[in-house]
Parts: sequence; C-alpha cells; structure tokens
Amino acid sequence: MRKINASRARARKASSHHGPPRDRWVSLRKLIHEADVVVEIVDSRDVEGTRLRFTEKWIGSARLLIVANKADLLPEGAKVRTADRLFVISAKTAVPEEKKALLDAILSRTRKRPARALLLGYPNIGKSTLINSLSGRHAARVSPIAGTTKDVQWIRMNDELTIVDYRGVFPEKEERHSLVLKGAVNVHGDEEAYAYVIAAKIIASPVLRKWMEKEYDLKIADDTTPDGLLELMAERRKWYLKKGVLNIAEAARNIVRAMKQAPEL
Ligand SMILES: Nc1nc2c(ncn2[C@@H]2O[C@H](COP(=O)(O)OP(=O)(O)OP(=O)(O)O)[C@@H](O)[C@H]2O)c(=O)[nH]1
Ligand SMILES: [Mg+2]
Repeated sequence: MRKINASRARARKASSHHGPPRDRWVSLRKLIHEADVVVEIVDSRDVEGTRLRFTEKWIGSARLLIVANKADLLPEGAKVRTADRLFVISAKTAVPEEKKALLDAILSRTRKRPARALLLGYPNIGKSTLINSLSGRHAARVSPIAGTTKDVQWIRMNDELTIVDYRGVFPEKEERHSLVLKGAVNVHGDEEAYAYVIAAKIIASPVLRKWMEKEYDLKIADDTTPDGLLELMAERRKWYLKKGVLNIAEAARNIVRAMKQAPEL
C-alpha cells in the first residue's frame, strides 16, 4: 500500500511544474513539444547574456522566434547588440502596428491555426507584460519581482493564436551575482555583497556611469571605488543612520533596485 502511494506521489511530482529542477525540465520539454512556436524573450540591453542556450538545440530555428524586449531602456541612439536577426520591441509600447507586427512574426513561424506559442525567457524579462500588451487586457500577473509567474497560463489572443506564459528559466549553473545583475533573482537581506558587484560594473562602464551620475546627480571620478560610489549615493540622497553616519545598507538596496532600469546590463 505504501509503495503504491509513493509511486503515485512520484508520478504526480513529475507532471507538476513546481518541484525540483529536474522535474521542471521534464515538464518544460513537454510544453515545448506541444508548442507550435517558441518565442524566446531576451533583454535588448544584453541579448547574448539573456539568451537561453538550449532553445536552438531543442526547438530548431524554424519554430523559434527571438524577441528583444525592454528596448525603451536602451540609451538614446543605441542599437541592440547582436549578430542574430531578432524582433526588437518594448512591452510598454502603445503603438498598435508594433504589436501587430510581433503577432504576425509569431504566426509566420507555423501554418497551424489556431497556433500555440510558448513564451520562454529569464525571470523578470517581461514575458507577462508582453502578453498583456499583445492581448490588450490584463491577463497575466506582472511585477518587478523575479519569479512572479509560478506555473503555466494559457492566454487566448484571438481565433488564430493562444500564448502560453511560463515561469522564468535560466541555466542552472549560472552564478548568483550574474543573475542579480540581470534582475533574474530577488535579493533580500544580502544586498550589500551584490551592491559592490553592481557598483564595480557601473564604474567600469561609461554608459552606466553617465546614467548613474544623472539618476543620482553625482560625479563619479576615475578613482571612485565601489564603496565610494555607495557613499556618494547615500550622501546625495541624505541617507543617514544617525548624524554623520551614512546608511550604506539603504544605498545598497537602491543600487540593486536601480540596476533593473539601467540602460545596459
Ligand atoms: N521599461 C520596461 N519595463 C518592462 C518591459 N517589460 C516588462 N517590464 C517590467 O519588468 C518587470 C517584470 O515584468 P514581468 O512581465 O512580470 O516579467 P516576467 O518575464 O513575466 O517575469 P517572471 O514571471 O518573474 O518570470 C515589471 O516590472 C515590468 O513592468 C519593457 O519593455 N520596458
Ligand atoms: Mg511572468
């Protein structure tokens, strides 16, 4: 009796979208198999860094459409950095023609009607926002917290197309600090360690430096250190624990949050 229950529990687990990573990959493979088109969403600011390496291998290029989202966060005049052909958009666009062009691009990947398109991408990349924008209604839950979409949600766009919203995915081996920079994981309590990684990255990048200087109205010198940058932020915003003691933890939380809106990842 016990044995049967255990094997039933295992079977249930394998078909669930929660559970340990291995089961998740099994259910993802099944969803990919059932999809007519797979739309891989990447970040316009870091196309290469937010590509999912397994898609080409599992799906093949005929059924795959790569969409670079968050184009509105690119610095003015900057182009999406990539060698690949891809569709560039901002999920926040209000231009109906842009949405229509994306829907057409998705449908052009298959002859099946109604077609089923599965959206895949890193957490927080804007999959649910894009679905809401394309459907013109609030069908999928959206938030700046990575991991908002927990399961699978089928959303009917029109007679021709159903879109499947799926939880964010990323390579299991990817380092946590790299995921923090991409906004793909949430940081609680331990912001400070990541804040230094982010500060170093900002200091090293001319684009990010300029953006930070404008955002916080401060001046970053060539010899500014990551610690120094957090101090500058706290000074500028007048974050003090008490008189004369800067609140570095507050600056750390802010730099982690601000990075999600950075013009470059
Ligand atoms: N500026 C800008 N922000 C965007 C865009 N698309 C999404 N966002 C923001 O990015 C955050 C994450 O958006 P979601 O749509 O929840 O992302 P998701 O990929 O569904 O995330 P998970 O469900 O956690 O995997 C939200 O704060 C959105 O408002 C975009 O094109 N431009
Ligand atoms: Mg989502």
